Amino acid sequence: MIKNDVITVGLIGLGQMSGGHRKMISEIEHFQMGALCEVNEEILHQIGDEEGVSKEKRFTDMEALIADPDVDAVVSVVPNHLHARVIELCIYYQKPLMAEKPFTLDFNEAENLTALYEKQPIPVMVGFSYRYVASFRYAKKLIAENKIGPIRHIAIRYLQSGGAALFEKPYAWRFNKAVSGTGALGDLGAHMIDSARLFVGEFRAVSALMETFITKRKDPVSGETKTVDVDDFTSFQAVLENNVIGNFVTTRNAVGSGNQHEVTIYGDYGTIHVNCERPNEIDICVRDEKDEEGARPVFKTEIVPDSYRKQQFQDFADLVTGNEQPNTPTFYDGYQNQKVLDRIIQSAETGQTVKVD
Ligand code: SOE
Repeated sequence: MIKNDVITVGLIGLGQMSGGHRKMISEIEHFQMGALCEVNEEILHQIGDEEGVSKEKRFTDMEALIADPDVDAVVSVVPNHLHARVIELCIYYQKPLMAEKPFTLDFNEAENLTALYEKQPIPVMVGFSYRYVASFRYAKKLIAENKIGPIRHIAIRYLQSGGAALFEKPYAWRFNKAVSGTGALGDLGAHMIDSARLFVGEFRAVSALMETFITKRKDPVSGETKTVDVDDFTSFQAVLENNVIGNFVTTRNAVGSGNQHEVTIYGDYGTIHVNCERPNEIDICVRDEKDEEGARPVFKTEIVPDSYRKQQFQDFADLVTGNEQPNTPTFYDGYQNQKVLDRIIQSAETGQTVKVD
């Protein structure tokens, strides 16, 4: 457990996603950016200058950053095939870690890491960021208060448009199975699985369908046309804890969608709907005392109280200082998530329903 007033953070991976993480780290009072790691040296020095990180704390080798005694906690935003290596090194050097999702490239890696982690646990938070959308947090509280009664069904969609043929998106690591593991499934579906686990509980069985719509893309570096070997679209149905039924759709090819992660939770006495694109609103349909006798309840949109806003790195700061908050996504959540991803792939490959034990 870290007791310092100032926690020195080392950030690994300065690609596209790192901007948001840098901003969030800078917003946490006790965090100070103290080291950076990136294989592209031009980017490393540009961001190093922007962050005011000294030259000797700018690394191209992730192990050097993780081993650095001045680094108290690590934040990792690397491509998926490197996730397991970062976690392994953080366990070895006993450094708290905030790791991006999906947890690992595949379930085999997650199992190997679990054996290491159980021998020498460290604080690990996994970047299931939608747990920090105010409306999701409020929905969780309403469900815990039994506002909609026992849950029967959860419907989740996570739609983006960037991969659609219309936009002619070039080949990139996210289309390469060896680097990303899966496509829409691991990138967006991992968030859907996490939301279902947050609102309902564990998965028991899945039945899935995966498809690649655009099978060739042009590599901007080599100019060659490359084959895409990951999914553009995945849908699955599931049975979760307490026999709750779930249905799920994710695609990166939904023209017209921005970043549309939306969840509808159906209970015996009402329904709750949240959409991350409207983070401060919740749609809720329950019987109201003010409703006329016998009237059917209708959806009303409520503004989420301010107290439900929370920045995810605040929970990371609490985790590393030994003050873990409820619903912080930890190592176990990453592992379970990866297991469900694995069973979905198995189901799509075999055409069978697969149990999640
Ligand atoms: C890119 O598709 C991406 O940034 C994901 O990697 C995130 O996890 C998701 O929240 C938004 O989209």
